[in-house]
Amino acid sequence: KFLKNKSVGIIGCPFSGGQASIEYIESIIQELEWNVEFDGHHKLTELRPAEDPNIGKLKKPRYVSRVTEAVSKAVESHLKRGQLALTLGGDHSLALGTVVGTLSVHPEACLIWIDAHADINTPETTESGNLHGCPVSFLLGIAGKVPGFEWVKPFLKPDRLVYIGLRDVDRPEKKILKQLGIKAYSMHEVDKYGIGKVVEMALDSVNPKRDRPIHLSFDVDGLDPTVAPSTGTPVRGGLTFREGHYICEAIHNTGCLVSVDIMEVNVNPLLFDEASVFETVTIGCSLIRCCLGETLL
Ligand code: B3U
Ligand code: MN
Ligand code: MN
Repeated sequence: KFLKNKSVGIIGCPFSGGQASIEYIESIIQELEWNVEFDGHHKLTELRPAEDPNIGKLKKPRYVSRVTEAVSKAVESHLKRGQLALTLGGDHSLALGTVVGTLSVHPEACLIWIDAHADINTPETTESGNLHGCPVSFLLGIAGKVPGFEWVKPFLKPDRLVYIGLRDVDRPEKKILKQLGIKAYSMHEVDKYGIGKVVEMALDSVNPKRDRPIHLSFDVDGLDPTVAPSTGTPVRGGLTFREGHYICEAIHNTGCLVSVDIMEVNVNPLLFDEASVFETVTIGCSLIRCCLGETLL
């Protein structure tokens, strides 16, 4: 509905290598007969400032703001050319960039956030100070003024956001979700209703007429660690292999998908063994294939 042709622009955002995985992804997409544009890994480390002291509790605020702003421009340029923007990361603060990029081209877009975590801490509520736990508060405009993040606009309306897969949400985050009335389907709802019903309810809440562009931000830690082990903050009791794929298939079927993030895939061989990395990269690839319309039959 919103894309010009079967063309996908890949935005590679490694924080620790990942060359092999990107080449792999390029070839699987070509198999699906999509035109692939991959302009190389973005040189994110070059954006790292010499000095980057904490702002309040926030760690590496200048680095994150520069990187995410650059990523927002990359997403914007692919979308403006009618391509689907596919961003591979990397820590989930990147979604601050990808979602702003999407909203600047498609202001009516809605955001479906798959994650064990809500990533909605504010600079006030964050305990870790890690910005990957905060992107949603910046997107909603509830983070307050943080120097360097002035470029973050337009903001996302709370009724355009829905979560699936939550199971490790901080107390202040729960409060924010309640106060803003944000729709969230935790693993409890996935157990209770099944993934089919949950995805339908999620879509009905943010995209009732299926006429809004969709940004899917998929943190692989939303999946159970048994199927996606190489990620920084695994939490037990997550989405199964099929539940993850079902989400992507169902969102593809709406015909509204314009932008996809596959995030928190960690390919650092010093942190994870080869088999874990392979398994996680492989499931990331097959989620992408489903987003692009691969079917089981
Ligand atoms: N809510 C915690 C933990 C966390 C969030 N996202 C990840 N971990 N990956 C925090 O740090 O804000
Ligand atoms: Mn996340
Ligand atoms: Mn997470």
